[in-house]
Amino acid sequence: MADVCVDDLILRLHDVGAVKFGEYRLKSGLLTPIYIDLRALVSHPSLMNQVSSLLYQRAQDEKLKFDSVCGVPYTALPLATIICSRNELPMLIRRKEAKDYGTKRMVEGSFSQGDTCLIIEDTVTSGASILETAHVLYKEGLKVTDAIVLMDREQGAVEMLASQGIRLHPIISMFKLLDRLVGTQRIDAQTSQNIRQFILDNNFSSKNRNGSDSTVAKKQCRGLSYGQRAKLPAVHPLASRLLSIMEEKRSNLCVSADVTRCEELLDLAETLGPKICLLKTHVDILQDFTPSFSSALQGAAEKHNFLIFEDRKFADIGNTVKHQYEGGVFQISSWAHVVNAHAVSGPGVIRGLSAVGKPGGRGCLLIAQMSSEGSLATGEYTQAVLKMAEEQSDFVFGFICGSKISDKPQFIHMTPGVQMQAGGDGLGQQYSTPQQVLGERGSDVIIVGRGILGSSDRLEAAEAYREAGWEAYTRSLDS
Ligand code: S5P
Repeated sequence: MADVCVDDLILRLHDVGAVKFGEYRLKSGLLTPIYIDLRALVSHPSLMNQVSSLLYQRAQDEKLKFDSVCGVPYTALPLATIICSRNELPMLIRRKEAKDYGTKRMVEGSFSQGDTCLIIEDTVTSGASILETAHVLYKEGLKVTDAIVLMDREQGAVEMLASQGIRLHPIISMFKLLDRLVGTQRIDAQTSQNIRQFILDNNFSSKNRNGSDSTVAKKQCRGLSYGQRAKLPAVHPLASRLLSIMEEKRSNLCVSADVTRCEELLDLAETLGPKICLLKTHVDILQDFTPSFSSALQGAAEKHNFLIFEDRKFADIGNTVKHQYEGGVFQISSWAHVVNAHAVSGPGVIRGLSAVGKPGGRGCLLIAQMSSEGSLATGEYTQAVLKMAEEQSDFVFGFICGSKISDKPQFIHMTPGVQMQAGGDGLGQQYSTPQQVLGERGSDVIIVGRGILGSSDRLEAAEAYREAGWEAYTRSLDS
């Protein structure tokens, strides 16, 4: 009976345009031959009822025991509401917005410590958004043992969630959907075959994550959360630390602290510290630098759990950059976790920096693209930078770039030239929005300077960028 219902449901979903074939560019930039969009369901009440019944039926068939139900925001929220309303079950709402994070409740509804909550989701790729909701529930003292999902794209979510102690129960799997649509001549066998290959080639399951030639390491990092990427075997220890900070603080914001006095910079570190994952400096624009400043900055980084990135843009031969990094007035290697370099002088620049920084666990970003108008860092140059990074990935862990340039999830992409409104500054700087950078171009970190520094309330502005950045990231995860 359930199978008949599922067969019927697949056709109805196709009828209402919730399953689309062709070439769709996901927000991350990846091209997919199939796009599942269940947001349209809300316009079809009888479908909403059918889906909700199937989800609840599955919970009963599996004899699941739970005290409450929580839908992953937003698409699964109305489904959870129907299930709870019809069956008189208590529901919990997970807040997605992190406004006043830390003070406001992240979960609405009443519950007792140790209660078990069943998660409902509309569609899964890697399972990252279910895991994220589970973590919010865990923080409130709830347990999560099972999740029910309408559509599983069969890209590794079952295995990934199982490794985290959550059983995932899919109603429709991708391969079943394809079989049904081929069987009813809605798509041809070749289309189905192409999609199968795409799915097999883009599997994020943990069973593929062992060893240096793991499938996932060769694939797009879309679908893996920052926290999952932090645990990948090939990830640089500093990148792992940064990704963990990003996950924990729910922040992909790097503030560019381009001020000219130490006191103002330390004040920024203290005030904005809780909102950021990285603080970027241009130490050579400080008028009153002293070694005690760098100690104080390290103290703030420790206290607020962020990394320090000196935007020195080294560009000389290996031997010279060694001195510039370690010595001189600034002794950058003694306090900056991260530095960056232009690759224009060839791989020797990385070898020179690595000789100084690697023993202390430091890391480097290569400048692969620039935000400024007329930049020469494009095309073949960018590709050559990527190759250089891959060859010295024991020190280089990411890029300064305008969009994602590497599919390797161990590399972190950071993008400057970000403001809430696209535009420019009259001196060649070009701005994009957090959504364009993280959602559409697949970058990982937004670097924001004047968008925050120019505001009369810098803390409020930083929180707005943090929130916009986090929102864009979470939306792109399962798209
Ligand atoms: O291509 C680049 C690379 C960098 S690191 N474009 C940039 O703007 N940057 C830096 O990011 C720049 O040096 C400045 O410190 C920051 C951007 O500042 P904003 O005030 O324009 O946001």
